[in-house]
Amino acid sequence: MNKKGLIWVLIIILVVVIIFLLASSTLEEEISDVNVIEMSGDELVVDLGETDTNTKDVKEFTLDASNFQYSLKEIKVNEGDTVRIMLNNTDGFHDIVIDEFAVSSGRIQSPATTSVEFIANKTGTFEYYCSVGNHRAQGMVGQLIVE
Ligand SMILES: [Cu+2]
Repeated sequence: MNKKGLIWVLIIILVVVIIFLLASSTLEEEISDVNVIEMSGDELVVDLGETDTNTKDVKEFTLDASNFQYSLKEIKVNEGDTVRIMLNNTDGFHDIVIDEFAVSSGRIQSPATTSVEFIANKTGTFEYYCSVGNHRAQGMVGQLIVE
């Protein structure tokens, strides 16, 4: 092989090595995006990095309201959750109020639907209720449990 040919071979090898290095560094970046890889029993649990940025966890509930009850007696969420309650009024004149979270849907006449959304930023057990007339005393109450 002459000298010129040898230089070309070296250049080609260099280019191949550079491409290989670029490819492997890209691969490393992709791998570093995966934060947690753990074995739990027979299951491989992989937590992809992108789920970390998705902190807004919306918990949605449909609460049917009628004379004089709510379809759900209990709503359970985790602290920090965004809670959305769809109030589906099937019979009568109702609303939903949660004093501790300054939630008030406004009163609606059936058939109608409205919704409230808030962040459950404190733990505890809180009462949600209908503020119309004596509906609360008649049983239009439920418990919001924030854990
Ligand atoms: Cu009511």
